[in-house]
Amino acid sequence: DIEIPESHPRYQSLLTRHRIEAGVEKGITSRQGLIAQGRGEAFDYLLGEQTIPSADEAARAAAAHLLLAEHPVISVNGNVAALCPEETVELANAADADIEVNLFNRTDERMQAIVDHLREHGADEVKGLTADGRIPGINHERAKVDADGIGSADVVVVPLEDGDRAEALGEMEKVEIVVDLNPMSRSAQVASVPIVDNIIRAVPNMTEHVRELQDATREELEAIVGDFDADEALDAAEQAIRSGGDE
Ligand code: PTJ
Repeated sequence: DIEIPESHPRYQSLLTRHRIEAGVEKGITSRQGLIAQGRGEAFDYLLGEQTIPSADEAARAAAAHLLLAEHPVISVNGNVAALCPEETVELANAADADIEVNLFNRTDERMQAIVDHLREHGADEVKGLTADGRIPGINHERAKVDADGIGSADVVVVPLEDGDRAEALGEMEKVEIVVDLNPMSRSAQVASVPIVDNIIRAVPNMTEHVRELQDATREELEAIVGDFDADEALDAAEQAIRSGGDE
């Protein structure tokens, strides 16, 4: 790893950039992933690089959904694998969820590299290589999922998803938890639970909420889910962006 002094005002941002760069070098992140990260950073800057209250509430609702789920799956792409592999494994363990690699720009090499990378970071089983299921309505490569993974999931966490697939997954009647720094992106707009936060903060935050809610009753979890309003959360995030981080 490179040396960035922790006192540097842009420490987190520089570290994140370095992780994405290293991801590209390792063959796990696509070059388009660099562009996606740049786009995300711009929104994060406007949010004050913090978890705003509405995003924290969304993460709590996401945690409640994960605990209520029969078969929750966390989808991982090249950016997520580079930015927070360990934290993703921790969330999967806490929520008893499957991890599935699912790529926008799918190649066998990158699929395998990401599976290996997640295993190096503590994952047991990583799905995605079987690819015997399909998401209806989108083109072949991007539609590939595991039938016993995302294919049969009732709750899916899809961080940094592209709009088309987010929409198609939504049409499959799955609860879709989207992590995306852009509240105006189509993925965030179609999500059951949009979390407008940086993935590096949102994933550990979801894990914390899962742990807090571990002993909650079904009724309590259902109440949290029922009280959450996706449109309100998106409006609050947009408001925060317009006012430099305050909702
Ligand atoms: O690894 P692959 O092949 O699956 O490709 C992944 C990318 C991210 C390249 C692909 O899904 C893509 O092109 O995504 P988009 O359409 O650029 O959308 C990425 C969205 O994620 C944008 O709305 C960004 O604002 C947002 N984003 C980028 N970095 C982060 C983020 N949101 C949260 N945390 C981030 N670190």
